[in-house]
Amino acid sequence: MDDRPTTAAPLVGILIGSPSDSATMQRASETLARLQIPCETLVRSAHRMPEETAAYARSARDRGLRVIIAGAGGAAHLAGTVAAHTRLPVLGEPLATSPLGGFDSLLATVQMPPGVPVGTLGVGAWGAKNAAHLALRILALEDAALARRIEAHAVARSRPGSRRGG
Ligand code: RP5
Repeated sequence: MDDRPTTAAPLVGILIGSPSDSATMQRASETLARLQIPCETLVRSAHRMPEETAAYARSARDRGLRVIIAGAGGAAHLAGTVAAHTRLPVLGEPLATSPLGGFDSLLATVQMPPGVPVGTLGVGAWGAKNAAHLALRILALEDAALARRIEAHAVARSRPGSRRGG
């Protein structure tokens, strides 16, 4: 995983706990790209890179980011740690990377204390795609052109014979 911003002006920051998370979380960046929303994907870890993770979250709004997606597996504290350091919407993506199969990641991500929300998605690739779709809908609240692209995408997906799967 290239630990650098992938565009000059990303609106969505995708954090992954490890390079080993990149294949699954690529589903999120692909979904955003399909709807023409710039994002960046970086490795940050609540446990292995706590200072860098906090610094990323604290500077995110000033850098122009509007939503952060955090994908991690196992004792998945990445999304919660990010949410502790920013008031931007944070979407947590539990990944099925440990021997416990993702239920551990789900529980580690989902039950945040009141006032420090993490919008938690489903485990694995489905959730990664839906994290992106939810980020798109958040951004579309203030972006009419994006709202139209989302609608067109949904209509195209609903046609008989279209490739489903988000
Ligand atoms: C988590 O531990 C990461 O998000 C990853 O899902 C898992 C394994 O990481 P590696 O040991 O492969 O770096 O922190």
